[in-house]
Amino acid sequence: MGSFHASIVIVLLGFLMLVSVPTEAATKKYQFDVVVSNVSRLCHAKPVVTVNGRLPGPTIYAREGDRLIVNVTNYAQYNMTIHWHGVKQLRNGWADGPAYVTQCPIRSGGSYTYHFNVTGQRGTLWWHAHILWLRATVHGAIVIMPEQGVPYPFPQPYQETELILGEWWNADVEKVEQQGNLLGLPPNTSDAHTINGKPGPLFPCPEKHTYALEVESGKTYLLRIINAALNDDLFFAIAGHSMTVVEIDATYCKPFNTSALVIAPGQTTNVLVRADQAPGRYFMATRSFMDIPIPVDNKTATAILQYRGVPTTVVPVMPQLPAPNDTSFVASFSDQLRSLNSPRYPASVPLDVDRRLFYTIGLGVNPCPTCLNGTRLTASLNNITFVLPQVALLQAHYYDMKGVFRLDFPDKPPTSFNYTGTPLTANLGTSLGTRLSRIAFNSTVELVLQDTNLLMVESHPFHLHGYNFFVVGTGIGNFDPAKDPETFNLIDPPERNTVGVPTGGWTAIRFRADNPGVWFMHCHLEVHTSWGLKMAFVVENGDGPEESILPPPMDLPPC
Ligand SMILES: *[C@@H]1O[C@H](CO)[C@@H](O)[C@H](O)[C@H]1NC(C)=O
Ligand SMILES: *[C@@H]1O[C@H](CO)[C@@H](O)[C@H](O)[C@H]1NC(C)=O
Ligand SMILES: *[C@@H]1O[C@H](CO)[C@@H](O)[C@H](O)[C@H]1NC(C)=O
Ligand SMILES: *[C@@H]1O[C@H](CO)[C@@H](O)[C@H](O)[C@H]1NC(C)=O
Ligand SMILES: *[C@@H]1O[C@H](CO)[C@@H](O)[C@H](O)[C@H]1NC(C)=O
Ligand SMILES: *[C@@H]1O[C@H](CO)[C@@H](O)[C@H](O)[C@H]1NC(C)=O
Ligand SMILES: *[C@@H]1O[C@H](CO)[C@@H](O)[C@H](O)[C@H]1NC(C)=O
Ligand SMILES: *[C@@H]1O[C@H](CO)[C@@H](O)[C@H](O)[C@H]1NC(C)=O
Ligand SMILES: *[C@@H]1O[C@H](CO)[C@@H](O)[C@H](O)[C@H]1NC(C)=O
Ligand SMILES: *[C@@H]1O[C@H](CO)[C@@H](O)[C@H](O)[C@H]1NC(C)=O
Ligand SMILES: *[C@@H]1O[C@H](CO)[C@@H](O)[C@H](O)[C@H]1NC(C)=O
Ligand SMILES: *[C@@H]1O[C@H](CO)[C@@H](O)[C@H](O)[C@H]1NC(C)=O
Ligand SMILES: [Cu+2]
Repeated sequence: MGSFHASIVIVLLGFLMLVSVPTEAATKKYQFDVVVSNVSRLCHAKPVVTVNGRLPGPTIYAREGDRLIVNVTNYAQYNMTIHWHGVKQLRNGWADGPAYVTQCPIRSGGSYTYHFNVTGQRGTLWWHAHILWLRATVHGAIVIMPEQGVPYPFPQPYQETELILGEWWNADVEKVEQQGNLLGLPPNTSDAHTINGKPGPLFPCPEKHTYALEVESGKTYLLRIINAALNDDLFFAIAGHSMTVVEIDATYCKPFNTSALVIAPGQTTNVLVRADQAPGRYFMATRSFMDIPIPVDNKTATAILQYRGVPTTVVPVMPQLPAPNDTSFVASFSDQLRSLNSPRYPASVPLDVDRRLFYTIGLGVNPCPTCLNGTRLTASLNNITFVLPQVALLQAHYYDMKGVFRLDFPDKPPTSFNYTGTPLTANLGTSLGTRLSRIAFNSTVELVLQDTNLLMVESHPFHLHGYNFFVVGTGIGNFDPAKDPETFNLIDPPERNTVGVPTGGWTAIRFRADNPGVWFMHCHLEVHTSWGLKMAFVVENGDGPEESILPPPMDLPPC
C-alpha cells in the first residue's frame, strides 16, 4: 500500500498552487529473519548473527506518520530483541526493545512482531539488537522521509545514501564480551572499523572490501551517517570536501560547514556534500576519538567518493582527520550544534523545571572471587550499578508486580565530593540494585550528568529511550548549580536522543515527560552498559484517555 496523499492542483487567478492533503497513513511491513551467516572480513570468515543475512542489515524506509510492522523471527541460538533507536514509541514501550526493560527476549525459534507508528519525527535513525553485544552485527538504518509534499528545510539533494560506521572483531563478539566478564577486565578492543560493513583498502587483505559512492560532478548528496560502533566515538571526514551538517538524531539543525565531524555510538548526523572538487577519487575515513590513555581500536576505515568516469586505478586522496585525542575539536564541533528552531520546527525547550536530577557517572571495582584479580570493573550512576531483572520492567510496572524493582533511584549522589578532582582509586565499590526513578506525567525534567574521576574520567554517550531531549548546557569540571544554569541555551539547543558527556565534565539535558512508560537510560558504549551504567525512568500515566500506556500486544514474548 502506498502513502495516500492527494495532490490537488488549483489554478486560481493565474497562480498555480500545489496543496498537499494528507489523507491516510501508509503501513509498511518488514520481515526480519535473525540468522547466522558466514561473513568474511579482514581475511577472517566467521559465523555472525545478522538480519536477513546482511551486514549491515536492511534499511527501513518510512514516511512521517507511517505505521510499521516488523516481524522479527529468531533463527539464531541467542535470545534476541530489536530496539528502534530514537523512535519515540508514544505510549508504546512494548515495541521499544531493550531486553528485560520493555520486553523479554525473543527466544531461539520464536517470533515477535513490533508494531509502531512514526509520529512527529523525520530523519535518520537506526535499529539494533538490544541484548548482549549482538548489536555489533545486528543493526541497520531507519530513514524517515518528511510527509508527502513537505520539502527538507535545506536544498534538495540530488541523491542520498546511508553510511553506517561500525566495529569488527575477528573473534566471536560474544566470546570477547564473555572473556572480559570472566576476567573482570576490559574486553579486547575491535580489530577494525567499517563503513557500511566494509573496512576499506588500507587493511592488508587480499579481498578488498570497500564501499564506494559514485557521484556526479556538481551535484549535491545527502549522507545519513550512523555510528553503530559498540564502544568507539568516531571522527569522520572526506578528503577535499566540506560537509554541511543539517540534521542530528532525526532533528533538523542550523546548517554549518565543517571539514570533519565527530559522532558517538548511537548518534546520527546528516550532511550535505557537493561534488565540487576536481573529478577524482577521495577517501571518506573514520577513526576513534579517545582523549584518555586507555587501549582503543585506533585503525582507520575508509570508503571512496568516486567521481563518475574516473578510472578506479587512480589512488584516492586521504583526508586529514583530527588527532585521536583532539578534545578541543570535539568541544567546538558540539558547540556549533543548534536546533533549527524555525516556525515549522520549533524547539519546545522546557523553560521551567519541575524535577531536577543530578547523576554522577562512575567507574568502579567490585569484588569478584572468580575473576583474574579477585575484582571486576564496574560502572554506576549515583553509585548504583544497575542489575537487570529476570522479567521485563515494563510488564512488572504495567501489571503492578511486586519485588521486581524499587522506585527509589536517588535524585542526587549519596555523597557529594570533588567529582572531577584528583583520581579516586580507593573505595571504588558500588551498590547493586534494580532501582528506578518515578517521574510524574508531563512534568519537566532537568538532568545533569556529571562525569567523575572515580578510577578515571572518561567521556560517555548517554541515550534516553522514549524521548528526545534538549542539550541545554555542557562544561568541563564540576557542574556549578549556582553559576552554570545562567549559561544554558534555552532558545535553540540541540535536540537529540544521545549526547556525549565530556571527559571530566558534565552535560545538562531537559525534556517533558509526556510519554508514559518505562524508559531505559544508559551509556551507549556497550562495555559500560554491560558494567551497569544504566537505569530506567517510570513515567506515570496521565489522567486523559490518551495519556496512558497502551495494552500489551498478544505476542509479547513471555519470560
Ligand atoms: C565460511 O567462508 C569461508 C570462506 O569465505 C569458507 O572457507 C568456510 O568454509 C565457510 N564456512 C562455512 C561454515 O560455511
Ligand atoms: C512472523 O514470521 C514467521 C516466520 O515467517 C511466521 O511463522 C509468523 O507467523 C509471522 N508472524 C506474524 C504475526 O505474521
Ligand atoms: C498507530 O496508528 C494507528 C492509526 O493510524 C492506530 O490505530 C494504532 O493503534 C497506532 N499504533 C500504535 C502502536 O500506537
Ligand atoms: C583477546 O586478546 C588476547 C591477546 O591478544 C588473546 O589472547 C585472546 O584470545 C583474545 N580474546 C578473544 C575472546 O578473542
Ligand atoms: C558552506 O560552504 C558553501 C560553499 O562551500 C557556502 O555556499 C555555504 O553558504 C556555506 N554554508 C554555511 C552554513 O556556512
Ligand atoms: C595504535 O595502537 C597500537 C596499540 O595500542 C599502537 O601500537 C600504535 O602505535 C597505535 N597507532 C597509532 C597510529 O596511534
Ligand atoms: C595527544 O596525543 C599526542 C600524540 O600522542 C601527544 O603528543 C599530545 O600531548 C596529546 N594531547 C593531549 C591534549 O593529550
Ligand atoms: C589485574 O591484573 C592484571 C594482570 O595481573 C593487571 O595488569 C591489571 O592492572 C589488574 N587490573 C586491575 C583493575 O587491578
Ligand atoms: C577539585 O580538584 C581540583 C583538581 O584536583 C582542584 O583544582 C579543585 O580546587 C578542587 N575543587 C574543590 C572545590 O576542592
Ligand atoms: C558507593 O557505595 C559503596 C557500597 O555501599 C560504598 O562503599 C562507597 O563508598 C560508595 N561510593 C561513593 C562514591 O558514594
Ligand atoms: C503538558 O503540559 C503543557 C504545559 O503545561 C501543556 O501545554 C500540555 O497540554 C500538557 N500535555 C498534556 C498531554 O497534558
Ligand atoms: C532466553 O530468554 C528466556 C526468557 O527470558 C530465559 O528464560 C532464558 O534463560 C534465556 N536464554 C539464554 C541463553 O539466555
Ligand atoms: Cu560510558
